[in-house]
Amino acid sequence: MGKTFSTFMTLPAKFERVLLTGAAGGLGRILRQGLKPHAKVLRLSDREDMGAALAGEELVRCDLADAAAVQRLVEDTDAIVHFGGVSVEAKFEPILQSNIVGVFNIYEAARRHGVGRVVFASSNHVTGYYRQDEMIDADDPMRPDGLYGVSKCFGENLSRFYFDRHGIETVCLRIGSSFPAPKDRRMLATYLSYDDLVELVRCSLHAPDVGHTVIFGVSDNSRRWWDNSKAAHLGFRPRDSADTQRARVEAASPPLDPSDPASVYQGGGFVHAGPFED
Ligand code: NAI
Ligand code: 15L
Repeated sequence: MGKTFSTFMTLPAKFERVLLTGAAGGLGRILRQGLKPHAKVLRLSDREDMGAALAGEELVRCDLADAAAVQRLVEDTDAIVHFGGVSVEAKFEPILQSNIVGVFNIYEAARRHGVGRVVFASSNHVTGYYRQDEMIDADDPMRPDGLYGVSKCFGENLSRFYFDRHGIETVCLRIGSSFPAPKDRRMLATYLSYDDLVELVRCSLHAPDVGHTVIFGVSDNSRRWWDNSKAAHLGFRPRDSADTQRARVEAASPPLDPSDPASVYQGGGFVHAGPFED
């Protein structure tokens, strides 16, 4: 096992400067508010417009695929919350640039600037080809359900390598479905509320000695496919549940044909998606 962040320093109650990538995105906008109490300065980055900087914020518009720009972006930060990237199934080229080259640029910059910890937005699509009647945990082999899922496998493996070789700690968040509310029957199992997301990132930044940890980002839903007992050291206790939305969701969305792969596999509709028309 490599060195850990807390080997070098006591974890601060409040970081000096935390970098949040993907700050213009759906979850980035939530974390922009939610991480404020945890950093004196939040450096926010995206390739899209992020509006005006508020007190305690720095805005840096940057493409994750631009190595030199990412080097400058990471300078003087204590921790990185890496949420930028292509967030759905897509053609290989944008996934390659944003999620594969992009995550490599982040870790290389972290290494060169001595950043001790990264919180990486991975995805449940790393394991999307497990069946919905299976319970899995962080040690089960990856079974990505598309090119997007494969890119998140790359990010998780890269982060493992940078921990073993360089001692950079990472918490990989295999986020389920984080939206204002669950949208369909599958999300009754995969839903992660915004409040639980913020709490999960808070725990991932502050827990001591996380080494390289993988956790599924999911609320306290009674229907579940993911066992997080191996990440208990993070201290994450979800407070919300999709159960309160069950009646609404079931009334609004009829069950899928049980033979449809989208209802068989954990990845849902992602098992149909992809640039494979020809
Ligand atoms: P989003 O698509 O709303 O936000 C992603 C942001 O990344 C966008 O603002 C986009 O401009 C930025 N981005 C993409 N490529 C970039 C590049 N090359 N350089 C700079 N910025 C770039 O996605 P969302 O929902 O906010 O997700 C955030 C992260 O969490 C993503 O990494 C996604 O894969 C992951 N995730 C999200 C889930 C969810 O339920 N919302 C579930 C699982 C994972
Ligand atoms: C993801 O990884 C996506 O980023 C998000 O848009 C949702 O589709 C989510 O997975 C999901 O599985 O519901």
